[in-house]
Amino acid sequence: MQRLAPALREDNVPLDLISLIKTVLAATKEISFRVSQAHLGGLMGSTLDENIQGEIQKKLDVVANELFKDILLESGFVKAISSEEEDSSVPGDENGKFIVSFDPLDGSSNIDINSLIGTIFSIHEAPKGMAADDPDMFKQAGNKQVCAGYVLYGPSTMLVMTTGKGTHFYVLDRTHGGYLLVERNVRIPEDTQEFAINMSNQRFWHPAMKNYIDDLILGDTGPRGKNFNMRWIAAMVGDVHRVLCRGGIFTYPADSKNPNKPYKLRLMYEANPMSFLVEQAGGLSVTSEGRIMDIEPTSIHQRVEVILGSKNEVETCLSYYKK
Ligand code: AFP
Repeated sequence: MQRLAPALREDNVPLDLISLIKTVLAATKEISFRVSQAHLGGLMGSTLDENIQGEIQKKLDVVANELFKDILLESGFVKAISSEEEDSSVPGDENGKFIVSFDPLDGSSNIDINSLIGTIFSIHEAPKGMAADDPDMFKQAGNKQVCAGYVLYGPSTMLVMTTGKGTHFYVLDRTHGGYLLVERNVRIPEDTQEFAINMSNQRFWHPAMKNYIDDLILGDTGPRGKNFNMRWIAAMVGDVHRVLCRGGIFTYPADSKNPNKPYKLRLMYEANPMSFLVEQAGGLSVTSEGRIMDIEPTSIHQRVEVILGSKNEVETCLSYYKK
């Protein structure tokens, strides 16, 4: 099995980006270890603090964020970072060539039940002529990402990454301490009989989404003429990983539960990187109005509707909004 750096060189990834990716992955290896030891190390449960999103931070969220932040900012490759757990962007090296957005631990509600969690990251080039402490550097569309990925802390620690030349799977080999390429150019099947949505929000959805899901549930007795199964891991990393492995549609649609917060998922460090991975694997990733990676961001913690996965199923879902 191929090691990470030669695999990246084969895809002609520039050397400075390879160095940054290795830095990102150094942080994930340490987070993977801390996650596996969380109970023993007193890292279960919550802190007393809220993050900028108004969510109570888990102890492991804070540890993962500090680790990621320190390693990236000390590397010299990074001009600034933005994180789900930071109020604003954090400046790094003025000469750093890249900016990195990340969710240090996605799926925090799974921490205390020893279930799937992961780290999501997105890398852009730092715009020239802007200071490291200028948060506007992060106002770049997802279609300008030079690399995106996630690390899933599951039964094996798995890296899923793209630099725009396909989406590849790697597994952390603990015997030598590095990630090994296990599957190149993953493809998402175009059709599926599996969907992922938080059904408890059903009464708050747009009528188009309600009608679409109703038809999936009717199965072979309804207009779709086939049965669908449902899965919900409550961690986008886990749900998107399943879609990349065997197809499916994953959505967190707009809802009217809280009129000030119509969307749940974050554009910069959840929706954009996952969209890059899904599109590079032949899937679609959209809102009910258009391609996610074409959205021009207005703020670091911006939220967005997400509908992604198997191409034909995402198109079928969108057709309900046009009816
Ligand atoms: P955190 O990043 O705060 O852990 O949230 C996880 C998440 O944003 C995403 O990964 C899940 O798909 C979604 O929330 C789960 O939301 P529900 O609470 O509605 O299940």
